[in-house]
Amino acid sequence: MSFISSAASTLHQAALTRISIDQLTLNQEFTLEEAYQIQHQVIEHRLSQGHQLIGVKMGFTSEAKMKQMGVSDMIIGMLTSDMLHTNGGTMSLSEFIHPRVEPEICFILNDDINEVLDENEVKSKVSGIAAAIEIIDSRYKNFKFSLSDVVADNCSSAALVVGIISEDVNNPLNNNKIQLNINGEAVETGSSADILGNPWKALAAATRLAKQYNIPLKKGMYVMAGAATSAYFAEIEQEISADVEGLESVFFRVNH
Ligand code: OOG
Ligand code: MG
Repeated sequence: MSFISSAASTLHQAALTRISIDQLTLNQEFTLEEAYQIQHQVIEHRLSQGHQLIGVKMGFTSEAKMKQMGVSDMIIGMLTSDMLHTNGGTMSLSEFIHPRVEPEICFILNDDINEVLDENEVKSKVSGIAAAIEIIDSRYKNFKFSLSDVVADNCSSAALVVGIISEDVNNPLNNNKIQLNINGEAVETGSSADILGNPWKALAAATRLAKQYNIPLKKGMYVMAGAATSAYFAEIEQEISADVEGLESVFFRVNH
């Protein structure tokens, strides 16, 4: 088996068994291109289990996230149907290794996108905007990774909860307060401006990275713009919610 295939099946198994693994780059260096090839194969494993591709997520689009994780470049990962959880529902901690939660903004595409678009051009490709919570769960021990490691691990993608979708697609999202709450108390606060200056730019960046790495952007898909704040560990019995000014709040509960 090639390094790419064996890395992909190791990462897929780690996600299934919820047993974390050593960073791949501890044993072998690999390029970002190879990391995206591994990510594609990780997704192939999920699709072969009957799940569908439902969107993409951007990572490290804010200063806070880059600092927290010690990396300095944007990344893109893929979201599958099994990752989508209901707004207001519950999630079991046992589904994960060491989940962290992040407040995000999610765009819904009204068309397939095959070209690279700028922040103004992307606006005509969106049918809705929602507040969302992303649950990331690195398959690596202690959430420690290099950029290639995290890309291979599908950018730590594990789950997402999308709030009620607003059809006001002219929302400039200039400087909307974003807050992550645990049991009603704010634990992280930021602004939509913390996402590359404006989350529409994250959507534009998604069109560029999707094209570069052969990731489909289809009508109806979600595009997560990346966290505005640091991520926060989820624990049992917590109610976790995210507020984005001008959008409906989104929440879920964590149980055993
Ligand atoms: C990688 C995922 C980054 C974001 O919103 O910046 C990400 C990680 O931090 O484990 O989802
Ligand atoms: Mg995220």
